[in-house]
Amino acid sequence: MTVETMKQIIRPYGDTTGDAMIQVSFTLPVPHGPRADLAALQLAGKMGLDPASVVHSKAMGPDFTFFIVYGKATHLIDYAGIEVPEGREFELLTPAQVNAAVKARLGRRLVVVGACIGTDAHTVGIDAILNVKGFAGEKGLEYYREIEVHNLGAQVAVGDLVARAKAVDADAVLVSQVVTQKSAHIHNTKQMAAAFAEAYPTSLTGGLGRPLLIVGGPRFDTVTPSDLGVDRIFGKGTTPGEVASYLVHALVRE
Ligand code: B12
Repeated sequence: MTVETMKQIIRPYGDTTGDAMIQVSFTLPVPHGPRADLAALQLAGKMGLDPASVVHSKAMGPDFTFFIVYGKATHLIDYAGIEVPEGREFELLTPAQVNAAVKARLGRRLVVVGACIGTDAHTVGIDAILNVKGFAGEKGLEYYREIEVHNLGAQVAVGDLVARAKAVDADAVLVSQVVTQKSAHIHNTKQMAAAFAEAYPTSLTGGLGRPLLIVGGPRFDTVTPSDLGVDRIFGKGTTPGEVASYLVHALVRE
């Protein structure tokens, strides 16, 4: 088979298979009107939509306009050529297996501290992981007998997080960041990682030397842990069991 025939070219599906029609929405910082619609069409063209139509435009106050544009995508995707990153690097364990591993190999409870940092008040995500009621049918880390959880809640200052992690001798720090405006989630996470590096100077000389740093939230898919200075990122749909299994993988040695 030639390389050409091994390709699997796909186009979006709008009304009929392969018609390449897609819909996008965006806001431009201009007043609503015919000129604004033409600006939206020009942007759509530069995005590779040809032909394109403004199917909806609405003033968002006097100086902004919201658009929905429907158009034909001119770009193609070779589906066969896509490389899918490998799945999780650790084995999924049951709560009983997690408890047994911590008890047998660590010989004490594993201590985690969790918080939403910065001005972020979206606690539902971190609570889904930590609170006993859990998420998606799985109990949260508070349910695990061998895990000691300190959930500090919302809008925790980085300095307070570091102080609490030190006070309870945390094995892992779990931080949630949901608001992404002006890349707040990136800045706050980097600031948090830097504060831990400073507070645990041995971490700069090799080895972990500080608590395991885990960050989670729905919009971290554009960055890697090393970009942020953390050990692991968890995204949309994470369940408590995955986090508990990762803690064993990363902290509880055979
Ligand atoms: C509920 C909610 C609120 C509630 C929060 C209540 C609370 N106690 O949490 C309230 C009403 C307070 C609120 C306020 C605001 N909100 Co709000 N909110 C939402 C909403 C509707 C749902 C978020 C949620 O609970 N998701 C469910 C949880 C389970 O999902 P999750 O957070 O992604 O968590 C999962 C994973 O990401 C992961 N995870 C998350 N954290 C962590 C941490 C670790 C350690 C790990 C391992 C995993 C992990 O595991 C979780 C389970 O799978 C979203 C829109 C949406 N549909 O997502 C907007 C949204 C997040 N809010 C938004 C905004 C703008 C705001 C406000 C600024 C609005 C305003 N102008 O006042 C304020 C900000 C307040 C603040 N200071 O932070 C925007 C954010 C936009 C952006 N790009 O940043 C969103 C996306 C809505 C939107 N489309 O505009 N909000």
